[in-house]
Amino acid sequence: MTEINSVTTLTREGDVDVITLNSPPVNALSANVRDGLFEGFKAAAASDSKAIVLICDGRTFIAGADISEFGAPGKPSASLPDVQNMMENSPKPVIAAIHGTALGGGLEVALCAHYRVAVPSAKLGLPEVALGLLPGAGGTQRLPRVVGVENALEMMTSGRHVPAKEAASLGLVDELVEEGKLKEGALAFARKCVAENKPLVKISENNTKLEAAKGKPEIFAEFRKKNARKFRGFDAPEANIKCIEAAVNSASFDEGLAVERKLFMGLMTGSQSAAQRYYFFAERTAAKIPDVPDDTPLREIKKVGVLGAGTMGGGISMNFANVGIPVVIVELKQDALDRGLATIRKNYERSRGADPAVTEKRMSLLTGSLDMNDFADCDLIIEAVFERMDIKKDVFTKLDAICKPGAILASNTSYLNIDEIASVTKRPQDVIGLHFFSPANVMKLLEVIRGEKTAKDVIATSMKLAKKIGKIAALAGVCPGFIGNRMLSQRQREAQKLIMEGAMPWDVDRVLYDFGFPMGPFAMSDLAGLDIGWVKENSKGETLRDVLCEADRRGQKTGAGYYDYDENRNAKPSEFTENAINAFIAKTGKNPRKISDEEILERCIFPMINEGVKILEEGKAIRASDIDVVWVNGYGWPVYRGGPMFYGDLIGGPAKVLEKMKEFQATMGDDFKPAALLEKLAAEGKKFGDLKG
Ligand code: TC6
Repeated sequence: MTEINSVTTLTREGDVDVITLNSPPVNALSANVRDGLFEGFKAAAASDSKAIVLICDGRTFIAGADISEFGAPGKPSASLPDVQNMMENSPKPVIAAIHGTALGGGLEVALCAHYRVAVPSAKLGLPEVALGLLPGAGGTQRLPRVVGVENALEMMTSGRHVPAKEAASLGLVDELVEEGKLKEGALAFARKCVAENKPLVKISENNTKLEAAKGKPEIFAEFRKKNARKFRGFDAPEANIKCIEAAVNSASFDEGLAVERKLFMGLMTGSQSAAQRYYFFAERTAAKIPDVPDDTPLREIKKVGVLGAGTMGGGISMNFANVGIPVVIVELKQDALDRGLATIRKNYERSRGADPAVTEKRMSLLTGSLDMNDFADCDLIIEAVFERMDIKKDVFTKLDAICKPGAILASNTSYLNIDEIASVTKRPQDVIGLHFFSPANVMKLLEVIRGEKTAKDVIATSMKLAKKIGKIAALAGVCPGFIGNRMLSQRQREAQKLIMEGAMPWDVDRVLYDFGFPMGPFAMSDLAGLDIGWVKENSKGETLRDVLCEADRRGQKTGAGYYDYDENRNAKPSEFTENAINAFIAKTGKNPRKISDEEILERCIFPMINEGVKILEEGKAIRASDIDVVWVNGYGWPVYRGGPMFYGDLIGGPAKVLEKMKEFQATMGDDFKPAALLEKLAAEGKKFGDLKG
């Protein structure tokens, strides 16, 4: 065995050279890895071997370029194209042996091998789009030459990790080899290449699959149209599409590469990719809690109890059934329980690609009950009952009496005080907040609320469990509304004030939609129902909501709310709402004023950022990026703007936000009072991103 460098070795297996990469955690293409590959292929090309296999140690094949190196000053090293040229022009067959994931630059390397073999569990893809990028190492030109234009469009704009079996059917993998026997399979394939004198396939030289799309611009036009909604606001999908167009229309491979390079650099230096790359690490950092070490022993969660079979309880239960954990769902009344279980079944049956056998398996893991005593053998119990402190306290008193020692008692409250809830139990160390977002089986975010006495192993177990059920967890401390709803209430307050000053609900919604949110606050209210928490008997027509609800404009479900809706639920600005708003304004004796889009945006967003600073000031979030994780995953903040704290830095940092807050405070009062920490950050010239809670 020859050690090429600290991450690469070259070994000889009969007449095959094997280059092995070992650069944990994911064999990303750092400068060291590129150097190792370059020198490894150079040595193998010069040896008297007959073929070369590239394989990786550890959990995966190359998972891509090293994202942490992007934007950092480059070390002198072999470039990726140097490595790729060396592979493609090798005088003997090069075989990439793939396990785990071959992603981004990793797949682009594999596409320069003459052949690819993979184990069935492997996944292949070009996920750069998720980082606001495109595959800038020839991937945009090679992939359509292998899988065809339409498949390449789908793969590159979705960033999907394609399972090896499907990849084989697309021609991306030449042979599937037995699971756990990758090296043996790759060596056998290499020897077959030699024995059968198989050609040294250079993908860059094969244009056959591009021919089908030549002179057919409608393929691209239709693809753009079909996905317009999905791609709205993002720069990267369009750049990926343009590269594939260039692959089809360019006179040569190199001409296509030049287009790819130019578009890649445009994305790489833009703010969207900076935001999306920041966000990639933000999500992974959120799982790290400074005083809860990674090796904290976990509590075993073999059975879960959920109290409440409503929309929330049902959605929460599905998460656990989906990963094979049995759930006991307890309701007060049989009909509510039956309805809840029937809704879960319907959700499964209606989900995309639903398989009846899988639905039955998951349903069989859900047991309904009317008796809280059935929680006795559960390891984690989550209550999703009505949001009232007296009700929560009653529930936790009962749980304390029923549940076994060591069971985790969780509340799904979205704003109540977890410490107060825990105080009614004799085991506050076992109590935690697990705030799921509706629909709980779909939404990615889990806000984990740490009480004053919550034990570290309860926190560690909750964070790990979140990952297991496919959620992104962020830790928050106890404060009203925690991270997400606390900041949201700032935006809601300003949205309501704005429409009482002269903006219409559709103006506010349009500005926030154009910013990148899936919908604005008023459209959202119409969707959720204006009558949540509204009691007809108590309504005195004192608020716009009272007036709308009294007129039976309770949202989309009644065909009208802030907006009017047609039979297809298309929203139209409503004269009724406009008149009602103007009547309210008239009562105040003021005149409506023209409010600019800029003011709408700044008044909705800046107080949120200020509140984020307060949350950090009070130590209720660990770091600024956790706040961004909450907003991107739970509230539809566009990922290409990173999150509110990243965005704050992007548009000028604390100094700019402070200046605006002061300006608003001078004319509109203390709703805009800057946080003390905001003043300090601005004075010290620091960024929001530097903040730790
Ligand atoms: C590209 O290739 C562009 C090419 C253009 C040519 C110039 N770089 O996600 P996990 C770290 S763009 C650096 O928790 P999993 C990650 O931060 C790239 N670091 O594990 C974490 O570190 P920590 C295209 C990376 O098993 C650790 O590895 N490729 C990279 O749940 C474990 O990660 C992608 O977009 C990286 N590329 O999932 C793939 N990847 O432990 C991005 C991971 O210190 N990666 N890390 O926190 C993934 O999708 C997933 O990491 C995974 C493994 C599926 C590979």
